[in-house]
Amino acid sequence: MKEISVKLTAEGIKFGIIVSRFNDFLTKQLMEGAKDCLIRHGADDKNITAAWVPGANETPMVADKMAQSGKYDVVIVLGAVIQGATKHAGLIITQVSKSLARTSIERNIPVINGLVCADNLEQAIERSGTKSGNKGWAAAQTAIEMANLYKEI
Ligand code: INI
Repeated sequence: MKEISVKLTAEGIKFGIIVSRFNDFLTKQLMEGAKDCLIRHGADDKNITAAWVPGANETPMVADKMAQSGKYDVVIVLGAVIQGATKHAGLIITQVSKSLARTSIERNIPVINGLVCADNLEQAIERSGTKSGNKGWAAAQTAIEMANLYKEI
């Protein structure tokens, strides 16, 4: 039996990051966490490209554009979607998640969904670098593993 289990090294990997400006007091923390993770795993700063977009709704278009460019080994999407009085946030989460998964499969490149999806502000803060960790850091770690796995397969 052959098992594939890759190393968590970011050396030589090209990362495209899309980060939403909506709720940027949170998404800046996600971005910092992601960058910290990539650099600490050996990524070269020159191999990290980050594009800011207005909100989570706009992330799939830019993710698709980055994925089709051939310039990146993996794409990471960061954002914070917080439920409000309307169903708007729920629709964003469903639609965006489906679109990102479709891009990933159709373009044959890992697209990592690093959206914080929270019921309220407190939950979102907890996941953006406080008591429940940093979703940006976790998404970056997943990206490193997936990029290496795609190379290996
Ligand atoms: N965008 C977010 O990134 N997070 C949210 O919580 C959010 N809510 O709840 O409205 C949000 N809305 C903006 C949306 O992503 C688009 O930028 C906007 O609709 C323009 O298309």
